[in-house]
Amino acid sequence: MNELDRPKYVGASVKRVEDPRLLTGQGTFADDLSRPGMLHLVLVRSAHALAQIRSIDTSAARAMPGVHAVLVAADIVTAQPLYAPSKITAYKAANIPLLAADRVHYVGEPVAAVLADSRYRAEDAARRVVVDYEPLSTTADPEAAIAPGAPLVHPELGTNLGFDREFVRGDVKAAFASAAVRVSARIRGHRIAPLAMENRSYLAEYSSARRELTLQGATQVPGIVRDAVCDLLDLPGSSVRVIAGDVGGGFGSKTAVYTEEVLVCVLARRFGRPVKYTGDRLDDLSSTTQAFDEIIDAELAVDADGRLLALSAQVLGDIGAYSIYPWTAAAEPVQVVGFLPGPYQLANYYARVRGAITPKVPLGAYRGVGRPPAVFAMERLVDMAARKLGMDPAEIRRRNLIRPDQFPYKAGSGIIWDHAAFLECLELACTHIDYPKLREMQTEARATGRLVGIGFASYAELSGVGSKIPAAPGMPVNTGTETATVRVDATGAVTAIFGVTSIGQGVETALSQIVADEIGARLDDVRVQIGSTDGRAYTTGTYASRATVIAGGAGKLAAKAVRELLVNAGAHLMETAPGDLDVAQGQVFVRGTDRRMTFREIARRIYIDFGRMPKDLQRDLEATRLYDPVVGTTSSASHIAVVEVDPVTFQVKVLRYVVSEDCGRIVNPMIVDGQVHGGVAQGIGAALFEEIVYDADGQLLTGSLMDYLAVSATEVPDIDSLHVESESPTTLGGFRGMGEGGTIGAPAAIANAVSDAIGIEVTEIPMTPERLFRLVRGR
Ligand code: SMO
Repeated sequence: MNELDRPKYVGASVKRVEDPRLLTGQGTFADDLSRPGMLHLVLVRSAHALAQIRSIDTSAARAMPGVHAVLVAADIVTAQPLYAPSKITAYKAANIPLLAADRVHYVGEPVAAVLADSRYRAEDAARRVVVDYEPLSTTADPEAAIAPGAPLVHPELGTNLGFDREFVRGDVKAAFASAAVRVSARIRGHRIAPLAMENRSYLAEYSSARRELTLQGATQVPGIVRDAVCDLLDLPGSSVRVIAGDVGGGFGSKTAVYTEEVLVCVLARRFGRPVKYTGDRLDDLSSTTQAFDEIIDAELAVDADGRLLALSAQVLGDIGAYSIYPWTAAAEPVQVVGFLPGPYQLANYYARVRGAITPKVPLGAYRGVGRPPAVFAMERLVDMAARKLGMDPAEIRRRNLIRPDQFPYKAGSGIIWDHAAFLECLELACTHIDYPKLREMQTEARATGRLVGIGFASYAELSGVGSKIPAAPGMPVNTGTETATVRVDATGAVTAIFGVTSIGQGVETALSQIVADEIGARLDDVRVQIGSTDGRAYTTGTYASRATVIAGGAGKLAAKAVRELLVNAGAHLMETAPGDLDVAQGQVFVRGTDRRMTFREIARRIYIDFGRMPKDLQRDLEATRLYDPVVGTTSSASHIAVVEVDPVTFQVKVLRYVVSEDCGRIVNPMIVDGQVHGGVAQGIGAALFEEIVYDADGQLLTGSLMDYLAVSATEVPDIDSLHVESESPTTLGGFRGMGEGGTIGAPAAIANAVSDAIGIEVTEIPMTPERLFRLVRGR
């Protein structure tokens, strides 16, 4: 065996190591857990948007059988409040109470906590809690909310303006004055729910004898939750363990620290009994963070050749009642303006972004964080400009995408694109779909009265973001690093431990492949442990398309260090020089000979004959390494959607969908395709169906899946997923993150295709039949 024969797992579609348990119903989700003496927590949630709480009568609920306790705000004390700090301009945010005290601020805000010995009894008792509300006048409209004299959601803040920030680059005024064509629009993504299949669920256990708190639950960020719980409960990190077992989807919504997960900890400690909370779908739709709620007033200037000259935008985010920990309410709206300039050469950019505090569920992260609305807006403007110029949408993109010789490129918002494959992605998509032929087919279809449209979307995102790029100014969390511990034990088996979590995306497999290659083991001999803060000094978790890039990089470093230990020990034991040795398939061998030792043989000699090894080899076969990509890397794609709009019902059908993406070096093509498919499916939901609706007074009208129309498999076409594998110049292994991209491009591509089909510029998603009907009628 030599280096060249060595099987490489990175790049291979190895089967997912998580699937045997997940596909056979043997996953362990938080709600699957039960403990002796466990109490069930059910929350009484506000039925009003904004109201004064006059009184809460818990006596009837307390008297019910099996009820252990009914608590209100005054009963809950923490060492410090849950509050997300930020240094963004004009930042105002309220503390996030675990239970509302004098006032409620959105429909769904927790008001009282019922603990009972069964879920049924807790639910029944929660209905007997009588809250006397005095409804207050309020407005659910974000523009009205920041107008002078509007009723305040949090009077103590003195304003409903949550933040206000500007970005300026170049001479926007002059560029607009010189433009051949200007296009502008009010572009609006309406509220959407991340809608993970698994509702949020948490189980906390506290042992006062051991002074040990264990929280197991549906989170993407166990490290962030641990550190927050330590602060709130005044416990050292060594006493608190947060475990994300199997998590049934997150899509960003499980990246915030929620009141429910803190509450179960507080209550478990207080009562000395395990406490479990599992939300139902109403809990989820009325309390899990939501997204895509920005009004984007933007104008684009182009010259006669279709070159982009300047972009100007006013963005108002409808951020809801609270600023989530740790990302803040600014996370999505600020990313919108951060990513609006897109993957294009654009010298002049002005943007102002503000957040309106409204009596709604807090805005949070959702797959792509701000990029789906930003790309929707920019890609619409680019198409509108092309139409005015009579230019083909592919051609205007070709002329403006940043060219290979321009990388690294600093975008108007300050983002730096490393060497990426923007043009290659576009060309590959066009070639694959045979674009000229597709246009011919469209012309034929239109001649028979069919409303067929073709839409493009090109975008770039930052992934695997390192510590030099703070996710938000003044945020109390460093998102730029992860650690990995790799160990070879006395049996020769390899264990790799990470703090990131598995949310169904296949990261356990990807990390196994990376570690197996780097250490030189068989995939079957590598066991990845994931999702626990145990033994981790610092970790945040899985979000922002970072897990494979950053945890993978840490895994590479740790595996390489252990491989060196194995080689050095092997050299001593086989009486040769380390340079003569190679490692593969769990064996250290002398190149060009049949002399070899297995990991097990080396490990046993080290651990059993420890005292007989030379001093410098008296080492555990274990290494922990931290990885920080410092900056981040650029992931990008071009999408092409082909749609047909029914001229009578205005229902949109997606006929074809092509994604041509660049996620750098591909670890597992099958997983990448799965992520692309899932991401596009969510993007189709955002484009056509999904909308959280509040009435003018802030009453939630979409509290069930009867009212909130989620996308399903029947609306998702076959998706062609193509790959331009341009290795990242900035990350270990050349990996670029790719968990979010599908959702980033799809709303824009579909909106462009629908606009092309009906000949009217679409500016709002979701493009429901009703909205399209009104658009066409209004013409
Ligand atoms: S929306 Mo994500 O988990 O950063």
